[in-house]
Amino acid sequence: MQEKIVVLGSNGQIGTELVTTLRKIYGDDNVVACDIRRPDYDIKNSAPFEFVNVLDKEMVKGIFHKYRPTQVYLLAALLSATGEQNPKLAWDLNMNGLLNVLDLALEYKTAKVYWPSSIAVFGPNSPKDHTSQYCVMDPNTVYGISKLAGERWCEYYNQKYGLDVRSIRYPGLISWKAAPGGGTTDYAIHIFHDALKKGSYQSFLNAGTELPMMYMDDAIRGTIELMDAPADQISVRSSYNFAGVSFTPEVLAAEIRKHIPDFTLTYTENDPRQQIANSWPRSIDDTYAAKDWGWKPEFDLSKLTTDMLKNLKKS
Ligand code: AKB
Repeated sequence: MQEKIVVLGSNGQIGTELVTTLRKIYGDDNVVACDIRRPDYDIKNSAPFEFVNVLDKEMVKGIFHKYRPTQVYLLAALLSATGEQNPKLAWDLNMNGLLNVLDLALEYKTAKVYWPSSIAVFGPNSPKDHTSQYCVMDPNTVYGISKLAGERWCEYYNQKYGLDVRSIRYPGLISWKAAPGGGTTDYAIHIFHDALKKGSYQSFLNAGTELPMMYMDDAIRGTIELMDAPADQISVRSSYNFAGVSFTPEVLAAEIRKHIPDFTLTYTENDPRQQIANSWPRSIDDTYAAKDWGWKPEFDLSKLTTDMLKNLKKS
């Protein structure tokens, strides 16, 4: 079957790289990039791009009607740190954007839908180490609350209406191509930029704050592997735990020092993102992803650090 793929929220940190990879696989014209913001390339001479506000259901319906997608990726969201600055908008965007897409996917018989969840679904009473797929979940950010509710809706649409919706709980994603979008894990990207520009970085998370992270190449590969897996192998219809590598700011700084020996790391005091980080797991158990669709990360801390620095130096 000829795939036609719509990516909503295509200009963000994940969308930028996902669209490029999907276009390599399926061809430029079969992947429609959609965002509320103008991209930084010339849209007249580019592969398909559409301005779309995911909260405007009629506008999203227009896209389903025009392209009749076989797959839809919904990436538009407010992340953990920006979500706390505007909780009502975060809830509205993260929840109603999802419900609009789930309803339209049913109406237009879209074969597969992808929606990202996050480690933010876990909370202060979730186990901290090797946090399992099924455990106590008491998120205390609006982002985490909306992601947990969204996961329940995904499973509901799958079980009640047979919609093939798939999802992954992303850890902090580390990438050099596009800027991160206002998350608690963003320090792990800023640190690389500042290490190269200034030789120093002031971290908004404290020493000892260990969080689950992943290199973007792994995240994109894993996402497409999940979407390509046979439907009967997908046993989790809420969202899959997904692990890469866990580290603290000082461990990351020590790795950067192997390339930039004089690099120094200091810490900001009382940043509100510290509270968010404290409520999240230190590491994730992704047994279900490994068992169901063969997930295995390729980038450890050393490999991702080398690749980040090499690419940022060139860009
Ligand atoms: C954030 O920090 O909000 C995101 C996430 C872990 O979902 N990067």
